[in-house]
Amino acid sequence: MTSHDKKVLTVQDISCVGQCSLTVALPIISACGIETAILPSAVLSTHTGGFQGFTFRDLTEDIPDIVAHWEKEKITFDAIYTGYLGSKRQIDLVKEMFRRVATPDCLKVVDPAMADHGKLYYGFDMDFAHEMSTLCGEADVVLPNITEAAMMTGLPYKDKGYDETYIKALMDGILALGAKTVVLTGVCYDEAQLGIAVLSAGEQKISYYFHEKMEKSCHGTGDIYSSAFVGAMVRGRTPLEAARIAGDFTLAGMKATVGDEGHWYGTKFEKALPLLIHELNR
Ligand code: PXL
Repeated sequence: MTSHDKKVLTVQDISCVGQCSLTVALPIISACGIETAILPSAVLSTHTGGFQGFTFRDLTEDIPDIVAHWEKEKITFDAIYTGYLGSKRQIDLVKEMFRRVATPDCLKVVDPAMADHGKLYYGFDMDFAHEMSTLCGEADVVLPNITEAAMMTGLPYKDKGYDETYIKALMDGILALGAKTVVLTGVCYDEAQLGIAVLSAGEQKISYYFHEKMEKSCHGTGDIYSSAFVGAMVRGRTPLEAARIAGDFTLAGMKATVGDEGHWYGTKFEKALPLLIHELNR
C-alpha cells in the first residue's frame, strides 16, 4: 500500500441499462485499483442512443447539497473526472467542485460527452456545447472526439479526408480554451488504422497511438476509453501511455462484442478487464 491511496470522483449519469457512463466508469476505475466515488448527474432507464421512450430524471437540484456535505466533512478528491452531464447548470456546479472538493494537485479530466458522428446526442444544443467549452478550459486533460472538438472550437466537422493540419487546428483550439492537455480520439488518416492524438500546451508536435480500426463502431466506447484513461493516469501513467492502455482495452472490449447482433446497445468491456488489470500491474 502507498501512504496515500488516491480517490477519484466521477460525475456522469446512471443509465440503468446500456453499458455507458457510471455503469462502466465505476467498475473500470475500481478495477484499476482506485477508490471511486460517484455523483450521478441524472438517472435514465437506458442511454439515449437507440432506445425509445427512456425515462430521464435530472439530479441537478441534489448536487449543491451533496457537495456542501462533502465540503463540511472535508472530503476531497485526487482526481475529478466528468462525463455526460444532465443540464447546463451542472457545468457551473462542476466548476465549483473543482474549487471546493479537490485536493491542491487534483487531476481534472473532462470528457465533453455530448456528441458523436457529427451530431449532438438527444437533448443537447449548441448553447450547451459552448458552456462545455468553458469547463474544458479549466481541465488538466480534455478527452473529446472529433465531433465534440469541432463543436467547441467552431471548426467544421470532417469525418474523413482530412490531414494533420485539421487535427492540429482542432487540438490547438481546445488548448486555446485553457486546457493543459488534449487527447483526441477517432483520428483516421487511412482506412486501416484509428488513432488517438495527444498534445499539451506549449508543444508543437502531436504524439499518436494508432491501433487497428474495427469495421463497425460500438456504443459506449467513449466512456469505456475515458474511464480506463483516467484509471491509468491516476496510476501514474503519462497521457500517451494512458491513451495506449485505454485504446487497447477498448479495442479488446469491441472484439468481444462483434458478432453478437443482440448486443447493439453496448460494448462487452467486462471481458477485457483482466487485460487492463494485467497491463496496469506490469
Ligand atoms: O456514452 C455516452 C452517453 C452517456 N449517457 C447517456 C447517453 C450517452 C450516449 O448516447 O445517451 C445517457
